[in-house]
Amino acid sequence: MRVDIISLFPEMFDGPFGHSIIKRAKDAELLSIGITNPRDFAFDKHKIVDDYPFGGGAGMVMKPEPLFRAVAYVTEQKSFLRRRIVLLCPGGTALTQDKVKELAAYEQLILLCGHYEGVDERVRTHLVDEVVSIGDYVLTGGELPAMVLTDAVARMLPGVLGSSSSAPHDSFYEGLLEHPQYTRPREFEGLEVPEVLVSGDHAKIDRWRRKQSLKNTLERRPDLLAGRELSKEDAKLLTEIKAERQADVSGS
Ligand code: 4G3
Repeated sequence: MRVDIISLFPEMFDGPFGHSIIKRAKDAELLSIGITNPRDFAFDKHKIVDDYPFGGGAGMVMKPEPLFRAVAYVTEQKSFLRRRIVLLCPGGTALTQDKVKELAAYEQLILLCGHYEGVDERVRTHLVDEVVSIGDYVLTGGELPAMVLTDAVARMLPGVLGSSSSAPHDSFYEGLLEHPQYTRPREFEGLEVPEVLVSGDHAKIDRWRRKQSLKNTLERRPDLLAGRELSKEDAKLLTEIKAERQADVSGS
């Protein structure tokens, strides 16, 4: 996959993309990332990329021409059949794991990082395929959201994660939160690892983990369970969880 990021602050990406799994994916040529500065496509002598909003008001708006030209540049470099142009903006559709999977299917992603008070509406209507938000909060720019999106997409690409930490085991892959994990030592300052995990009984361990996933989800993200069809086994585990909860509040 090719990811092209259009950003006024290219240096911001050096850290996150130069380490760990993203770096490995690039070294293995599973992923290539290019950063293009729209300022290089501002053809006036002052390299202006923003301007006052028509109609007045506070703040600046990103001008359309440098963004259109920067996108033309990264699309002309190579002709990808399946490409998606995404603007990172607080008003976009939520970046969920399903959205990540969808975006991971493209050959080229072009990520536009907005700044100032936003971008000229013609970018949204005539350049961008979709607007994505990483959450309901406002940041100083679309750079961190572009990094988040790139990281989430990269780890879905075949071969990027080792088989021991594959995406199918993710929380959210199945729409549930994760079960607890433990490693050595078996006892830490009097805190013991649950007996079942050292029992060697793998059917029992799987059942315990599934139950813990359901319990965590019920307690912390009940919305994830609300619209969900339960298998017979999950329904049974949930009944147990609710019974244990009831037992807890009544003090037995
Ligand atoms: C306003 C994305 C601000 C308009 C961008 C871009 C948060 C997110 C910005 C605009 C951002 C997010 C830049 N802040 N929640 N700031 O994904 O087009």
